Amino acid sequence: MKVTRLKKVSSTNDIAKDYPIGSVIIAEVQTKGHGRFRRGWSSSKGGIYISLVLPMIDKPQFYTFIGCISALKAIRDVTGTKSIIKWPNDLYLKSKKVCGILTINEEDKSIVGIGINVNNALPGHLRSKAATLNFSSRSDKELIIQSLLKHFKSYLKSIDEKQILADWKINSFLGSKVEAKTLNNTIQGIAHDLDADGFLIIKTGNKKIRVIEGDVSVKLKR
Ligand code: BT5
Repeated sequence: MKVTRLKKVSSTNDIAKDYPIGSVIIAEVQTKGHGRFRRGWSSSKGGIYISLVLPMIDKPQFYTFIGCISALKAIRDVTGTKSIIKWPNDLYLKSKKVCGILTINEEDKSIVGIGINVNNALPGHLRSKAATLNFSSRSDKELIIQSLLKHFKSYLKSIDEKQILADWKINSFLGSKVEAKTLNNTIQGIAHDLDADGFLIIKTGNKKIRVIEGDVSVKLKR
């Protein structure tokens, strides 16, 4: 993979559209970092903002899962801290979000954007719901980037869906009480499982409800 490092960009995901498959874009600062549904992603200096340009696959949601597991392993390797994966696209430290993933699909390629709060200052409105890793002598931004890329590349070798789901599940919020909000519905229950396509199954009483990405946000309740 060819890594390009830039100081300040609008969004690594947006500029990655102009790069060929196999590129990795890393920026120090993003002025228009964003999440799903064009929600903002706070991207000041000190955090990790990275996008990988990958070939399109049948189920690009598996790229998001690979991103989550790779970021989790990188954080664990470098800091010794264990985060938890919340469906569909983020990592939590206790009840605060420390990493978000956004996969966007172009005609022939997928762009997987990963944001990790390392040592970046968070704006006031996010302080109660977001966490940073905070540098210590054992945690270092560059080590996390290297470890993240190492794990990501290793998963890309075979894109073994069963293995990816298994690794995701053992590091995830499954078993927790959750609340999923769709456009016109709220589902409360236990995050029960992921199906083979990576959709979330919530159990409420005896019913199992399949939650599809795009219309849903899931609230972590633990
Ligand atoms: C995400 O969206 O969590 C995906 C974030 C992806 C960011 C990366 S950085 C590199 C690449 N370039 C980009 O422009 N994006 C990708 P979503 O699930 O929609 O969550 C967005 C919500 O998270 C916001 O509405 C805020 O509430 C919250 N948020 C914003 N900035 C945050 C931060 N730095 N840390 C934790 N939470 C944040």
